[in-house]
Amino acid sequence: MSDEPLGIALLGAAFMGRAHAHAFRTAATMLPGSPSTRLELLVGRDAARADEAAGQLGFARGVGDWRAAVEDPAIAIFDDVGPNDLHAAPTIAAARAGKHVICEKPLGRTADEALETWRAAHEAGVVHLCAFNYRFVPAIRHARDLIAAGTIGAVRHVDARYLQDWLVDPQAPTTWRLRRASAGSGALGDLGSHLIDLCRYLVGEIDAVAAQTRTFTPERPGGPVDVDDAVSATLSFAGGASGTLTASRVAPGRRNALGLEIHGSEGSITFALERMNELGLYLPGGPPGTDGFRTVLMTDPEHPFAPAWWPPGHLLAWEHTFVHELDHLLRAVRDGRSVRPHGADFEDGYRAAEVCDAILRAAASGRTEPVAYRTVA
Ligand code: SOE
Repeated sequence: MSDEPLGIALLGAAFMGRAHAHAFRTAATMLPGSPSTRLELLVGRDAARADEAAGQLGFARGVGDWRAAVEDPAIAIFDDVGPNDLHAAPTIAAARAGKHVICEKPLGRTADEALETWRAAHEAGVVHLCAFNYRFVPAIRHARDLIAAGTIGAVRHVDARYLQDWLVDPQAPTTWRLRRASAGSGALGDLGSHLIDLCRYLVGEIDAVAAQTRTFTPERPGGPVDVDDAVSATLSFAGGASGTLTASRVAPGRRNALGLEIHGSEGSITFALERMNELGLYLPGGPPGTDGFRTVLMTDPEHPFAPAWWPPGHLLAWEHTFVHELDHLLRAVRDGRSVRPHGADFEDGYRAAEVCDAILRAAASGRTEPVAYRTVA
């Protein structure tokens, strides 16, 4: 690979577009050795608004049609953070045009759609990343290292929750996120997919699920809601562990509360996103009367990502997960390798979608449903 800056096109100028634009700029200026980029095109719904957003977010210009980015030879990487119904078509077209591709989660509205997206990227031979950014929280990476080293023994049980409250108010208007045609599913695909990916990353493959979904407010200003407000599931892991998953957008007081408890034969790990600089760790022992959980601050030089940032005790935040993630992708592109094992690639995106589909099947049937994975190779 040459040292030419990598031309970037970003589809999406809203919340996640801002997060990714910020991360590309920060990686370039703050992370030593991060491959250099040229922020070329910001793709929005209409050209004038996209151009305005491009100016603000540091891109050369805005365009109103994603096909312009797919056809542009100056683009090396196509980053799709648009709504879920704009994931497959632009990402598949970009991969077929030889662009390396990043796609927001869920990779597809269904497992079939995610499989086709993975197939296109695989056949094109491009680097692909599904934007499960929480893999890039230092405490999550550290938890993975501890589990892989056997520090908490054999994992027996996982309790995974992702709770938000922006739909508690029944008068909150509907959006694309609340319609199956545009979103695929509700809290499940939006929040639960993060949990499924973290469970796979930290513990291993999920082979069966049972579940319940609920839609508490089926009609909102702006139209009907036909996706889940909340989902609860039990998970069976191929390695023998069991787990529970809860995702909700109707949990009063919970703004962005992703939480994990992982219990092994020799100890336990806990994590709370709203305290993301901390990892809870229980390893039995110590002087009499001191046995209990400890809180490890993830900012010492031996902790993941810490050396790239500040002295111990100077904290990182949500936006750093995107800086780490996009830097990881840029290095993979420069070095001509896959983003695995620490990045989620499109196979990981597809596998998470397959578990989401199984959860919806289980909720409909009331039975435990196996998860069968397909391949594109
Ligand atoms: C939904 O509110 C949302 O923005 C998700 O779409 C993101 O994936 C999650 O990281 C934060 O919450």
